[in-house]
Amino acid sequence: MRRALMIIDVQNDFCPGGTLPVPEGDQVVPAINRLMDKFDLMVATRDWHPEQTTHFEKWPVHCVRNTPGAQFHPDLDTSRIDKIVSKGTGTKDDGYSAFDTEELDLAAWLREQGVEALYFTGLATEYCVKASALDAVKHGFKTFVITDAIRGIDVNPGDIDKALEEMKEAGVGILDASKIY
Ligand code: VGL
Ligand code: ZN
Repeated sequence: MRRALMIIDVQNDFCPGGTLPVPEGDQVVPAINRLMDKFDLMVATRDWHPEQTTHFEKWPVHCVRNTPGAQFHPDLDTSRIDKIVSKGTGTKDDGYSAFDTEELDLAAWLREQGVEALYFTGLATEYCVKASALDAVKHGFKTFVITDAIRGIDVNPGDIDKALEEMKEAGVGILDASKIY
């Protein structure tokens, strides 16, 4: 069975110093780089917003396409990424889920690669990671999140724990990197 490492939105604006920083967001980077040795296929998503979008009525301006804030964290080993998926590209489009993209049918593409299991890492736990993992289950993939390679915003304290609980109830396996061989 082939498995893919899913790297969600490890971009400068979601890291300390960015415009929508996830606390300790940059700490997922070394964990993700180490995990790359264990996977057949690496898929990275990027939040890739236009300058004006209804999404910015809910959030500070972040990850505007082709700006430094939208670049991947400089320490992420992008040389090993097989596929980059841009999302949130429309003017009325939140694009929280990796599967919510016009570029390609991601679920179909993954199946064509022979992938049956998806392991999610990245930012932010209770938004794009959760939305992507829940969609992955709906698309029929065996789905996991790797707890030490994700970080959340916790806008309201408890949001992260709630999100993990919600994912678990939907059938997502919650594990840490030491359990991945
Ligand atoms: C995200 C809020 C707004 C995320 C993206 O990547 O989790 N969160 N846009
Ligand atoms: Zn966004």
